Amino acid sequence: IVGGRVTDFADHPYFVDLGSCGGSLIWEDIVLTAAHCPVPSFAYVGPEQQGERVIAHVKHPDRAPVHRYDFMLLKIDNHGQASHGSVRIPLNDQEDTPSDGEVLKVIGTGVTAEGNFGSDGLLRQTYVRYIPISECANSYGSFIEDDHLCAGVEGGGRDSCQGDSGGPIMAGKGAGTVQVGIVSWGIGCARPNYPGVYARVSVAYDWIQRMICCLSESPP
Ligand code: 4AZ
Repeated sequence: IVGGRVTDFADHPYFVDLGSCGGSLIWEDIVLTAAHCPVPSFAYVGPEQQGERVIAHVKHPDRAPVHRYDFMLLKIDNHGQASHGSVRIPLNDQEDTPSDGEVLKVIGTGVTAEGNFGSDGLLRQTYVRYIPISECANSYGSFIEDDHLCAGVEGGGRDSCQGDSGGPIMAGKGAGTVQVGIVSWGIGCARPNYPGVYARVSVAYDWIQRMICCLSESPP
């Protein structure tokens, strides 16, 4: 995260650290992350970063290199018990949200400046604004499609960056928090006129619900 501040894992109890990527807990034993991330052996879940073995993964059927449908689900073996203190994050299913200019929060344990190597492992957060597809195409042209979601700030300075991939970007506050995207790609980090690009969760909502049904040990 560039241009943010350190925050507590306990304030984001749905965050999952996958080592080189982030993720979010969307069901008791299911983690949502980016398909471009390596499949990890372990997921560190919840405020105590409890290590759980990853026992299955599935990528979105429309996944295509480099940037399309960047969705992957991981099944973790939590021995039938929710990881201590962990909480699931609800996913956005509304095609017409976020709205133009809406403030979103992105979190992750990635680097704090473009070009940096490695990070200190602390969780950081920053606030950015939703940028509609039509406007984002001014930056990225035809690379932007309906499975993408752009967010940034005027003049740059705040963004997700390397190592934040797979982690969540959220709308709303407190009990109204919903995940609207997954950190996916962008040109550099926090550059003016190059917002971060996220996988748009609402386009994969139905697929995710179907997969939870067949992957989870405790389906809906
Ligand atoms: C990356 O390399 C990466 N500024 C993640 C997010 C962004 C750029 C690059 C968005 O994982």
